[in-house]
Amino acid sequence: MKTVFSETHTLRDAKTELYGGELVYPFERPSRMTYILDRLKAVDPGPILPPGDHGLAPILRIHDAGLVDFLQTAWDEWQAEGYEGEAIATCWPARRMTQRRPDHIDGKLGYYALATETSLTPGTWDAAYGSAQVALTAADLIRAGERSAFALCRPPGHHAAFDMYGGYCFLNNAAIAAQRFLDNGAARVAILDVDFHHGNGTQDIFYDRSDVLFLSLHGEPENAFPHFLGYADETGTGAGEGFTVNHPMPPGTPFSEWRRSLDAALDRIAQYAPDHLIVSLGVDTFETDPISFFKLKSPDFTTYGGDIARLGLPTLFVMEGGYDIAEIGLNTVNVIEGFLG
Ligand code: Q9C
Ligand code: ZN
Repeated sequence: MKTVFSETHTLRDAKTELYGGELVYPFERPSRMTYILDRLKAVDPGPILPPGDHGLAPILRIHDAGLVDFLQTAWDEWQAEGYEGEAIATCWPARRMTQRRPDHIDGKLGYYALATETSLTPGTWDAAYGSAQVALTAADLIRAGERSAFALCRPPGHHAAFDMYGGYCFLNNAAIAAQRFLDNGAARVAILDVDFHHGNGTQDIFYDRSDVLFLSLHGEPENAFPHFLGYADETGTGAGEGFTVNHPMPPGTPFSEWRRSLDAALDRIAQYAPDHLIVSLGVDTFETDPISFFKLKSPDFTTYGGDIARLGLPTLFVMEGGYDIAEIGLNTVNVIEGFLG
């Protein structure tokens, strides 16, 4: 399996994340990639390739032009205001307030942010752009006939919605890849999101569509970020009714229970018969992940990689979360190895 990876991810090196009332060094940090690359090179499932540049057009197939423009200009506007720290949203268009977009950077941050932990920094846009190019290039490998490919994306993408960023995500790499498949002739694409967190952005983007089946296994929103989406009764709307599938699970969920949800999701995917499968691959389901509450062990990642392979579909893996960095390489590459068999 070929991996696509770009060094431009290092341009996203935020110094601050608002966590527990303190500004801490972010969990989503550049060294995550170092550990995954080290393990990839040790196991060597295939070559590691740089992305091509497919421009802004495929990004604008998924995202609001206002969000894309904001991400490109926010840092300069923040600096022009004379602020000393990284750019963090502090106010929102909350219940019974207008949804108009203000001119001031403080207002725009609240308008486009869905959460406050994700600081904007000078290199964030360039890194997010590079991450989307990684996903697009890996998708094109599959369109060209590869059975599978690994888009080693950073920053991650599945929390980024049509017109919102947050949860460490700016552009929705998996959604951009799915639209690429459809624009190049696919009729149906399934996105299976196994990151610990609900893929609220991907769900948002495809909620009213039947050409993308979205399925997510995640920590129940009563107890886990993003808290305001991911309930089992969210099933899609209009033409998309029945094409969103959520499997929320409680604190302490072990692999035996998690795998039951996976089996149900895989059955639904098989019934849908997509041309391509995209796996939003977060390994923050690991038992010692510092911000999550599932109990998967390292060999479980190999096991479920094999489960996914048995669908027999052309499969694009897109990297999402995973914050126990000492084991992130092992767990991530275990999925790839399990898939390859
Ligand atoms: N107390 C991804 O895995 N903060 N994003 C959680 C927990 C945000 C995770 C706070 C977590 C975002 C791509
Ligand atoms: Zn996550």
